[in-house]
Amino acid sequence: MVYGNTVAAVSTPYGKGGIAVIRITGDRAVETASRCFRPFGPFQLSDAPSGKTVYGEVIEDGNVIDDGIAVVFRAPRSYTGEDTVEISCHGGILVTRNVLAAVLSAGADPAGPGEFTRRAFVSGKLSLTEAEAIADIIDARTDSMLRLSRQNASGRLSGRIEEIYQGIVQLIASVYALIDYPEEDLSDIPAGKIREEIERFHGEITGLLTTYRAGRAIVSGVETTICGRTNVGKSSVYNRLVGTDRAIVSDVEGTTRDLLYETVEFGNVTLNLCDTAGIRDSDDTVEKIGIERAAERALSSELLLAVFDGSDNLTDDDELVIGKLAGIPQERKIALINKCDMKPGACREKIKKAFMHTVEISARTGEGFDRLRSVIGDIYLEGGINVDETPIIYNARQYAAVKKAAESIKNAMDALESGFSPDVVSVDLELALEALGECDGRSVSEDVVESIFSRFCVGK
Ligand SMILES: Nc1nc2c(ncn2[C@@H]2O[C@H](COP(=O)(O)OP(=O)(O)OP(=O)(O)O)[C@@H](O)[C@H]2O)c(=O)[nH]1
Ligand SMILES: [Mg+2]
Repeated sequence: MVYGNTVAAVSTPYGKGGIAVIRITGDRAVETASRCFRPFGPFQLSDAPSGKTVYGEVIEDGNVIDDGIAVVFRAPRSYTGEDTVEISCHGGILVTRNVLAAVLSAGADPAGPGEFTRRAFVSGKLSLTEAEAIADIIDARTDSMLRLSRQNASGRLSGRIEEIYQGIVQLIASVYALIDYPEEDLSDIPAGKIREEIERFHGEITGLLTTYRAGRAIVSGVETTICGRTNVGKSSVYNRLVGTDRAIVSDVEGTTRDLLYETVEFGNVTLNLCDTAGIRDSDDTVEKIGIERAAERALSSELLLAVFDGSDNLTDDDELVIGKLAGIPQERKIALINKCDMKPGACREKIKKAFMHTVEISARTGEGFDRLRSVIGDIYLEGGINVDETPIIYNARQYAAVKKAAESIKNAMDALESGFSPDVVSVDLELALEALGECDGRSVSEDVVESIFSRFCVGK
């Protein structure tokens, strides 16, 4: 893609709306817009100050297509960092298409997916981490996702990574000073302190890495399966978490057969929930398939909510469920002792032995769900990571880059430990720097940039 040419696209969603916005960006944005937009007032677009709205009409071949408002944003004070004009017109499908056609015939090329944001990245307005966060703002399905992506879009994570990056730059300079002038203490960091500093950066980077679990739980969601024998109230728990009567609930054993999926926000964590068929020894062909699928899904998911009927005694089918889940680490399963609105049966002792996390709930009254929320929060948000204040990694690409940096720093630490010369240490530190540079796009390949911006829609 060649930058510098002037491109345009509709930046609002396709469809009927109050208004639509056509965005034009590039060196000749103002000139192009002036050819197809005739102001009613005294201001020509070419003289309009940045941010001033100009009322006028869109024309093509002398015909008026629509009236609307144009705003000129002059470089670098625009979204893309280039000269940009935004024309707001009436939000009809046809009228919007015609306004775009007028802009294209006035000399703009059609913009590709994410091209405006990509230009912002190329002109240094945004780091790659911030650009990715903008795509996440658009994709956000829950309030927590939105809060997190907004923070990263405004540079919280990039800022933190930049601090560490600059710290390592200084460290490398000191190591080089040590190599070049071993007799003199010319560096900012004294020779005796270098090891300490490397350890400090290692601690900071690993600290950042640990936020990934929380970040992923918020943004991608935790694959969660509700399992248990028939009639314990799995679908009732599912419905309460989803907030609607999504699954059929009945006192007939074996009601649910297919897997049902919903994504819900529970506390700050996103759960990709799956309701499953009750596990029991069944002769019914269809139910058997459902049970197989339930077991498969349960074993492959990240979090299991194993439901038991707290008003009943433990049955053979419950024991079967406990047996199937025995190999799953305690951090990945929670026993929900349901129907606590009823007189308790004798099942708790064995359940508490088999599960580290148990929560008494009633899917009927909603009791115990606050406690469940805090148990899940403790597991995935490290007991209360502050989503609003902590820089959090939630994206696999950024995680991989920071992890690579942590490994290189660890190698530098080990090299120092085994008595290698400072130049060996500096090579590892350089590698750490390069890995961190991948996060914000400083040292990233064109292919990676391409794949990131292909996530965006045309017009963003
Ligand atoms: N009292 C009481 N009854 C409940 C509670 N949760 C579920 N039930 C009842 O238990 C019965 C079974 O509920 P479901 O949610 O269909 O149970 P399930 O585990 O999905 O059952 P299958 O799909 O057949 O495996 C229904 O009659 C529910 O109304 C609860 O918390 N308290
Ligand atoms: Mg069910």
